[in-house]
Order: sequence, then C-alpha cells, then structure tokens
Amino acid sequence: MPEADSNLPIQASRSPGEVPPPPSSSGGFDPHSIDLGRIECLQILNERGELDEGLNPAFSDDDLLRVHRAMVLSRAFDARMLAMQRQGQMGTFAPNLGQEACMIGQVWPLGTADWFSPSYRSFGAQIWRGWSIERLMTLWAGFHDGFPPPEGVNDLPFSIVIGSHVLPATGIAMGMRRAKDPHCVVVNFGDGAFSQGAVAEALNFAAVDKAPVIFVCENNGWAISTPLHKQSGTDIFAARGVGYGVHSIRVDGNDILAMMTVMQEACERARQGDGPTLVEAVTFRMSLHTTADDPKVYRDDALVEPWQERCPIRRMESWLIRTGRLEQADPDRIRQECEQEVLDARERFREEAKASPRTIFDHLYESIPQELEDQRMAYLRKLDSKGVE
Ligand SMILES: Cc1ncc(C[n+]2csc(CCOP(=O)(O)OP(=O)(O)O)c2C)c(N)n1
Ligand SMILES: [Mg+2]
Repeated sequence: MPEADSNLPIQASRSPGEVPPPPSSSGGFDPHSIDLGRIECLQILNERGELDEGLNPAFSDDDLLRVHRAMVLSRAFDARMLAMQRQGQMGTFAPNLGQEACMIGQVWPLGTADWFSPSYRSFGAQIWRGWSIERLMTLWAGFHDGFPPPEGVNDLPFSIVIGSHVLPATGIAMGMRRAKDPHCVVVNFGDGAFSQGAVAEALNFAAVDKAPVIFVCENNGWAISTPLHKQSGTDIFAARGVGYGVHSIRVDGNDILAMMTVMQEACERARQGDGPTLVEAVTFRMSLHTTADDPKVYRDDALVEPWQERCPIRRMESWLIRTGRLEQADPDRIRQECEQEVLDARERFREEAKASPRTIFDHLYESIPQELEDQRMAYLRKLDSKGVE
C-alpha cells in the first residue's frame, strides 16, 4: 500500500505552512521534472487550527460563520443520505465526507449571475448555491423534478460523464467575454477527470481566450479504485496549468480560509479580464466513491487515518472558538440544528416525491417510437388491471 509522502517538493511562496502531502503518493514521481518555482501553494489554517498570522484574511464574522454552518450542514446531509440509501430510501449517492471546505470554498464568492458547472460530488456547493435539501434528495432519488436549479441561479446540472462539463463551462466563459458580461464561471472536476482529453482542451481554449473561468481540480487521491500514482505521472496537478499558460495555484483543500482566499482572488482575476485560474485543491475522499462501491476491497484504512486529523470542520471550529467567534458549546448546537434541518427536509421529500409507475416511459423521447408506445400501453393496461394508480 502506498505511503504518504510528507516532503512536498514545492515551495510555499505565500505561506510557511505545509499543504498536506498528495493523498496517496507512493513515490515514483520525479519532482525535478517540474518548474517548482512557478507554482504557488497556500495554506492559512494548519491541521491544528493555527492561523498563519502573516496571511490573516479579512473575512467578515458573518461570512465565516455562514461558511462554517454550510460545511456542517453538508456533512449532516451526507450522513443522512448514506443512511437513507442503506435503508432503501435513496438512489445511488456519492458522499463528500472530508471535502466540505473544498466544496463550500469554491463557490462562496459567486453570485447567482456567476455560473457553476459541477461534477456529481458537489452537493455541498449546491446547498451553498441555494439548492434546497429536499430538492437534492429528490434529485438523488431519481425524480425529474429534482434536476432544475433553483430559480435565477446559473447552475448547470451536475455531470456524471467524467470531464464532459469542463469544455461547456469554458464555452460559457468565452461567450461571456464576447458579451462583455462581467461575471465568471467555476467548474470542478477530480484528479481522475484530469486524464480526460476534454479537460486539456478546455485549459488551452481558456488560456488562449483569457476566458473568465476557474478550474477547480479536487485532488482527492482516488478515482473510484484508481489511486493517484496510477492515474498521473505527476502528483502536482497545478503544474499542468502552468504548461498551458493558465495562472495556477495549489491549495490545502481542507483549509477553508485558504480555499476562500484563493477562490476570491481567482474570481476577481476572471471578472477583471485577467483570464482563467487553475486551483488544485488537495483533499481526500474519506468515504465511499459512491454507495455502489466498497473501498475496503482496494484501499487500506491506514491511508484514511491521517486525514481524520485534517478534518476541515474541526480545524475551523478550533480556530473560531479560540478567536471568540464561537463558544465552546456552539459546534454541538449547530450540528444538532443542521441534523434537524436535514430531517425536516426528509419529511418534505417523503411527502412530495411520490413515484408514479405510469411515468416511467416519459422524458425518454420527444415522440416515442411505436414499439415503445406498444409496450407502454401494455404496461398501463397491466397497472389498471392491478388497480395501481
Ligand atoms: C467518461 C466516463 N468514464 C468513466 C466513468 C466512470 N467513472 C465514474 S466516477 C469515475 C472516477 C472519477 O474520479 P475523479 O475524477 O477523481 O472524481 P472523484 O470521484 O474522485 O470525485 C469514473 C471513472 C464515467 N462516469 N464517465
Ligand atoms: Mg478523485
């Protein structure tokens, strides 16, 4: 099993703090093949929740507390969805345990007129963007009604076809540039998705066009059962952006302050016409790939343990308490409130999302072929004969 490498071959140009090692590095990488001097690296709040005072960012207390609560809510949703799936109440689900800072941080500077093009593991970011919990439950349960984004929010549907949503996001940004639209686009994708040709094409188009798009590569160490070192010839994805002429930065994806800082700067750059940014957020997929897999058959639990210490929520909480923004008892109270919020949403979901077997042929074709129409009629007659609504 691969061992974590604590000696990152990169210089932190803004922070003496260390961004965590690549999630599952097993060696075999040649650090000298990369021009390390050009890769900026950021961590502000270390694993012990200590702030790099030289980098103290000027976020309002309100922003910090809202972001903290969103991370806790995301985790509560995650745990409940997993339980519901195991009880047969939910469809296949992709957990996001441990990646909450990465998720919330990447969308917090966006307004509704900015665009967000997510991959499937993005419910934390979607909650921040205004998706209700019950809508996300409806979506993951496979109901058509769950898919449209909230009114007035420029979100694309989440993409399951790996990397397929990165070129469209770049295309939107190129169009915005031509229309002199002063907003930006954020698109996220995984370390595995970075092997797709479309992602390379998107980076190149964006660089040439100075498109206002921020590429967030969530390097969580795994693409289902494929570890990083079998996926890539480098464990520093930010280096790839440099090759395309895209401003690139590597950030501790479990450090919410670093994520917020980097994303705010990247959005400002994009909106000012300074072009795209690649943000490599180093994090770890602590849970299952989806409820359809079992990581115990391909991953040693010992690889997960160090990441318990890097928990983005606990890290932020210890700092918020130390700086007087939260009382000692607040984290537990907020956790309970968020759990209740998810349970209340589950009730609404149960009331509203009623499956009707009669609709299973809908939404497939604009005009249904005769062969399927015959099957549909036979099926409806069967439902009638059994008295099914
Ligand atoms: C084009 C395509 N190929 C293969 C798959 C099957 N698949 C689903 S998720 C996944 C791994 C993606 O890993 P990564 O990009 O690192 O994202 P993560 O799941 O770690 O968030 C693969 C190969 C797919 N959905 N689409
Ligand atoms: Mg991955």
